[in-house]
Amino acid sequence: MIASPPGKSPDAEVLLGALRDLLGAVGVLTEPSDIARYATDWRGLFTGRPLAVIRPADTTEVAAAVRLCAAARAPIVPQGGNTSMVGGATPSDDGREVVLSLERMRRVRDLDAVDHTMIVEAGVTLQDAQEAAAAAGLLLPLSINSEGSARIGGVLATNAGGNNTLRHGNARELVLGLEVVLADGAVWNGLRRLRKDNTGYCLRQLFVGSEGTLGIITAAALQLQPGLVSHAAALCALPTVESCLALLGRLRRRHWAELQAFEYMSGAAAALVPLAFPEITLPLAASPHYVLVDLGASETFDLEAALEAVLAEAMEAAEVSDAVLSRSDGQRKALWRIREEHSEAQKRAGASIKNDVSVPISAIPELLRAAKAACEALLPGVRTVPFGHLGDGNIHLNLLQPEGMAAADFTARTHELADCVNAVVHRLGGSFSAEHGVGRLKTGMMAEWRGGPELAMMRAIKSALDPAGLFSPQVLLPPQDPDAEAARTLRDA
Ligand code: 2HG
Ligand code: ZN
Repeated sequence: MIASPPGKSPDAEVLLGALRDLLGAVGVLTEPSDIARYATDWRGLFTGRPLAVIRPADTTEVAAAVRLCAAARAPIVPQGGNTSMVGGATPSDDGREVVLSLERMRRVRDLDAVDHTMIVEAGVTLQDAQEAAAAAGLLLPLSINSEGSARIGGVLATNAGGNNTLRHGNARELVLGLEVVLADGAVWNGLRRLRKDNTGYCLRQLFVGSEGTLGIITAAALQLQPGLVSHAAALCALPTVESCLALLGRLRRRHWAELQAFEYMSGAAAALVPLAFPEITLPLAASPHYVLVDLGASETFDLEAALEAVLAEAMEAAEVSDAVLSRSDGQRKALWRIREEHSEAQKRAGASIKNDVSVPISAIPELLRAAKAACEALLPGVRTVPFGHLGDGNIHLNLLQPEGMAAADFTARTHELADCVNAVVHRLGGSFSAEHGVGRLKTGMMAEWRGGPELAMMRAIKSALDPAGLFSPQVLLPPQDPDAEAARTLRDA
């Protein structure tokens, strides 16, 4: 490895020179002011000190840059839109890592309306990919609240989930093929667009969710759906979490084909949105629970009337106490904005501890009750502000600093409070990271939650595909502690 501070050692200078020859000045950034935005994550949890930020323009350049970095033993951290919630795309602060940004690879290479597929490069934002599909009357059925910045490479490398998972699955369900640059600089062109292809291990799925640790995704073949032409959305106020589940059951029975999203907002979380964004008003009276329902259909269909009928039944059954239905596209977008601004509203409300957890849907009432009680017992005054993708079992069980407590004192309690939530999640058979991944923030939890044969298999895959540990060495896999892992294996056996 290059051991000296950035740009100082002769080895580092040689590598930078070779990268400049390859990528040109526009492709290699080293000035602190130029690299600052690549060196810090969205949440501001990690600030790294990369040797350089490189920005290849195409796959050939990515492959050549990987070969140069591999020869110089300079680790590479691939980066897309830098929207990770867990520091997955942020370099370390040792001055040795090269951030490889895919942001200049922004071509939609192909869109086939008969096959319902598109091939996009890694640097295309999710929103641009959605818009390209929509322009052809098709739907790329993946929606996350950072889709204006998140780029396809990162979306796939982290197996993003988001708002439509209950209906269309996570990112991995949409991937038919990938193009990947491997650790030795070889390019794997696996951009097949086949629904059926049983020819051995499903290699593309290894890279989806690998968080940049196995290879660099440079392009993807994605499955599209017919475009939606009819829509209806409603914001509902509900008395209990159980009533949220009852409404979900009702909608699944009546409108499974049309149900696109079923998003939960606790009253405490929703109340922060108008505080952060005075132009937003909650169109319903204060309630302990809200749900945003979104229906969509690919043919002309009076979905508003359909949704109104289901909500009338739910009100009759006292599951829903009040609801507001969108009557136009503008109103639908306004309802969605309330949900979409939750992250930013929480960021503005103070220090927060994010728990991106999932449990079986039936366990959500117990999760919310037990986690809140446990956290309040540990830290009186802590504000539990859960929201998320109730329709697929993923709740962002976030905690906000108590009023009057210093942010640093609160964040110093992160581990205790996260453990408190995760003890409940574990008891309910859930996961400590539903859709945000492990990144650099949560590697410490891998041995406990995924130890034994599972972590051993992950390590075997890593060492087979990236034996020198070139890609994202700080991400996903914890530093090896064979004794702890062996002990875990024995316990599990
Ligand atoms: C969302 O669902 C994102 O809005 C962000 O996954 C969640 O800020 C969060 O905790
Ligand atoms: Zn989410």
